Amino acid sequence: SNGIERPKGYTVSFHYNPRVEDHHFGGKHPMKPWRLTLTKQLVLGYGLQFAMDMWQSSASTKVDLARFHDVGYLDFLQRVTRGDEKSELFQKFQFGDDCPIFEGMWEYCTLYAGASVHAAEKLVTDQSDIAINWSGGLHHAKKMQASGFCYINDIVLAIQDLLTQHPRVMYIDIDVHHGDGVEQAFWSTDRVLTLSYHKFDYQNFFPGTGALDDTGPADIANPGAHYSLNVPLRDGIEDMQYIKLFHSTCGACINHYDPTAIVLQCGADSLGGDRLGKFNLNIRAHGACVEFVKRQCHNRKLLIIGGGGYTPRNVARTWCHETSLCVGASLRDELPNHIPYRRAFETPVNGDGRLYPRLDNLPSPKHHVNEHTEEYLRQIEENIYEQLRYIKG
Ligand code: ZL4
Ligand code: CA
Ligand code: ZN
Repeated sequence: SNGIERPKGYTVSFHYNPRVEDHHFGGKHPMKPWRLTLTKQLVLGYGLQFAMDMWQSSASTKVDLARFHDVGYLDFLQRVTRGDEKSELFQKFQFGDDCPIFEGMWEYCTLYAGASVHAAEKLVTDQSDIAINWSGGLHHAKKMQASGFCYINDIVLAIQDLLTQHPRVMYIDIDVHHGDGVEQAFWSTDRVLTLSYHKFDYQNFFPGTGALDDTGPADIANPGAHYSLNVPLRDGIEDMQYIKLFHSTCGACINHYDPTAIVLQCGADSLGGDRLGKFNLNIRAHGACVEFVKRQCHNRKLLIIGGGGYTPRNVARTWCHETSLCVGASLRDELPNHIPYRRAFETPVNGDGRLYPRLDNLPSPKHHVNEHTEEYLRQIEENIYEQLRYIKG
């Protein structure tokens, strides 16, 4: 088993259904469920399955999904087929280029949601301490609206499950986009604290929400006031800046709010070289966030989910690395010899068949100019600390 062993003192579970990989958004759409095949091949190639409980999750039922979503919306999602693009409901539910209708869409949605719900269930019943679903993390979906490649909000469903046993759940989102769907779903409650790190540019970067002063309902009598936190960033943030900011702000939130369960969305589009992202992060820095949160979870349940990530080979590398952090294993840099798709990792740009080609080797061809001054980052920290003064643990 490559020296990969189960961690001592806690249980990690991995939730997945391989049928989720077989779906295509069509044409040149950036979202490629195939990246999950690559991730799985790396995880298995390194033998990480020997360190975790591996579960084949099943699809969510419509009844499960209706705990958050509108039934009319679900009916449409289930029965719509290509050719319905002209229908009134297509417009109403905001389908389009970002959220196209594709063959098998309902199966794809119910499978990624089913894995998150199953993962949450294992945490709630104390059968797992850290539960992982790389196929989930679709944070933009709304109650009755598809948005930003997301149709079903698996995160909201999982948090709803955690709330049956946990008085306070904290949601952390390191995808390069704002976690607007999760924030909106729990906007008016103090039982979920949401904290998203993202590129923010109101006019020019999707979805345009998540400013520093968007912290919950303006009505201070509303229990949710101050329980939605946002860290809006510019282009090109570097490893050390991001890690420092993450440690200070996320650490303060965990200490102050003292949640009993944490959900960490690990969108890999915050990496340098991502097709959609604008940051300069290496795999090590992204993983350091996972490691930091894990270290805060000795007496807390942790749900780890995927999200964005549009350069498939780097998504797979990152999520495999982060799986290894969860079980406390360290992986050799050489890729396993006999994995299928090995060639996907052998690219001239950042390939040569290694797991960590860009762990510390920026600049890459897609280096973004760093627009963060120390002063800007300090202001963010101060603002977060200021918000926390309103929050009771
Ligand atoms: C594409 O090439 O900024 C979709 C989307 C489809 C193929 C063919 C259609 C060509 C980039 C993106 C026209 C596409 C026009 N195809 C898309 C305001 C927009 C309106 C739609 O990581 N056009 C919308 C959504 C973001 C917008 C990001 C991140 C999800 C997550 C969690 C969602 N939407 C402008 C774009 C392409 C496409 C190429 C695209 N869409 C890039 N950014 C967006 O947070 C999973
Ligand atoms: Ca985010
Ligand atoms: Zn994203």
